[in-house]
Amino acid sequence: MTEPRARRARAALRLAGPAAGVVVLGACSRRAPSTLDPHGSAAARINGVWWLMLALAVAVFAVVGGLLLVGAFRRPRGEGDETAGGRDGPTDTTWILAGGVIIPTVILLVLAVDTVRTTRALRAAAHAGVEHVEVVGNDWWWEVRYPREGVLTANEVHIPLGRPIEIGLTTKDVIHSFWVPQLAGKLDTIPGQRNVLRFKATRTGTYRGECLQYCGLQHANMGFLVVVQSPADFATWAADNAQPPPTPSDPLVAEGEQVFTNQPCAGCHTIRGTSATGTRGPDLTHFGSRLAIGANAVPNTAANLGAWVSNSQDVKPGNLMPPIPLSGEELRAVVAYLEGQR
Ligand code: HEC
Ligand SMILES: [Cu+2]
Repeated sequence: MTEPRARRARAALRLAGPAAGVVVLGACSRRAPSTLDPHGSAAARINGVWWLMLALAVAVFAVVGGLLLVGAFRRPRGEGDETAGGRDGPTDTTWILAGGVIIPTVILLVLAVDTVRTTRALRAAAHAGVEHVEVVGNDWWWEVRYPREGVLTANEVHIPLGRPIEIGLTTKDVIHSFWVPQLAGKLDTIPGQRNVLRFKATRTGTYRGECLQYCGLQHANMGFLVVVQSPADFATWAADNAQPPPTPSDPLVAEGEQVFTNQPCAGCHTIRGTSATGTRGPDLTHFGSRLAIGANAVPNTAANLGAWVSNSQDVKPGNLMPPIPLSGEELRAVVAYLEGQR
């Protein structure tokens, strides 16, 4: 009997090792944005509260678990044995008062004070050098506007390193929630209201963001990217994106512009400097310089763009861009045109 059991236990251990490894590696992988690896001021403060809560929970667990073990293994009190431990040690009332009232109150007070202080710090507005971004939630993509720089883009938020950032959050339809785990806490976009998210980014890089409030069919594919750049790179990006893209000289690209402006595309999408001025879908000016397609559904490559334009419903089922029948030639031209929008 013991032999198979021992073998099973060894097998379980062999499995547990790699499983634990997968969990640990998963937590550290570049693709999974972790709140425990903060690269922003707001995320760092929230991370502090998280560790405090974990430390207190572990301490309470250790003390309660330890007392349980002591209780379980202690020699039961016998008749006439009362003095053995009862008299000298704390009385039952002391245990109940200390463990049930005083210590929990102190722990909850510590947590309450830290939470309120953190919340106030997260809300505090910076006075100078603030970079303003307006983000509008749409089923199922994000419009991104820079009022001062005159930039309009989608699904990709560029911000300068180290400067105070204010992201104004609103919505065109339902409640969404804007969350970049490594940079800041989550904040909802609420109809008829403008919420403001404040933070500073502390390291350059590209960070993944998600919609965190269920908003319909393609909620899970309502992602975005935040690109943290040096202030000089950010200024260059903003200046480039404020300009209309150059007029195409390549014949295929010029044909693509014709296709885009003559097909229904122009009724839903804007490309500055052309007759396309639709607003139901993302602004596609400078689309070629963006990293992803369909609110971070797939990377921005010519092949993925071809698949998206020929039928975006295959890539992101249920999204609000209908399939538009194009000939092979028209498709090639429009892909070349959009990829050339830099
Ligand atoms: C009825 C409106 C409508 C029409 C017509 C339309 N689109 Fe779209 N398009 C959208 C919407 C809405 C999205 C956002 C989909 C999403 O990510 O959920 C979108 C997304 C896109 C994207 C990805 C943008 C991004 O930042 O992720 C591209 C590229 C695009 N459309 C190109 C085209 C082209 C080319 C045509 C014409 C052949 C076209 N669209 C016609 C509504 C439309
Ligand atoms: Cu959502």
